Amino acid sequence: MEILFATNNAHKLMEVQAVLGPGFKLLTPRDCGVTEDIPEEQETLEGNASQKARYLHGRTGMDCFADDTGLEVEALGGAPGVHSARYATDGHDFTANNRLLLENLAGQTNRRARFRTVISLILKGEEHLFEGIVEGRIIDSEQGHEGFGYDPLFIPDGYDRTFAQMTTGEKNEVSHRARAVRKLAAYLHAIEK
Ligand code: ITT
Repeated sequence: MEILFATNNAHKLMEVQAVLGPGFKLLTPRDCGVTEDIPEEQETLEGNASQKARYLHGRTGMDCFADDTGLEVEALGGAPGVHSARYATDGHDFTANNRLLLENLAGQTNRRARFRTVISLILKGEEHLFEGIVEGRIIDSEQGHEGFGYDPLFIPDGYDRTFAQMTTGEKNEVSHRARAVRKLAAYLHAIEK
């Protein structure tokens, strides 16, 4: 099955393709002639996932899905949350975001955090939402070079390594995104029958 994934993030694309397996061929916005930034201006993950997927559906007329993800830190009242990409600066500066997160947690003993992903699927013009959550904690210095974003600072519950110290396969065993994508895949398989 071919399906369009509304992302410009190559890491996300790789993770999602690994979860879906060879039965699905993911197309990118660029594959479909969409080269402009896809807007994400809402104040919730649900709103942004929906905006990205609806925008791409509007541009191409194709079935598609988008994921929006946030890191929700308990001691920071759920921040950076929906503002995870632009926490420290206007751009996607992972180094600056991680530095600011550590500054804001300096001296804080409560390190509980979770990643939450919301996927919006637009299929035959109708929207379906899927959620995936992984609970864990923020450590006090970056560890590992795999993955992206806040991965070097996040250890999922039940593990002693950060996501950035895991292979894509290991991250996908428990990650927020993989959990949401498995729900999406199950839905797509069910309606295919
Ligand atoms: P697209 O909108 O093009 O899909 P993005 O990088 O902007 O890509 P999101 O808005 O969903 O993706 O994610 C917001 C930020 O959250 C992202 O820039 C990362 O800093 C962080 N993030 C998302 N998923 C993550 C993951 O699996 N591990 C670590 N950080 C992640």
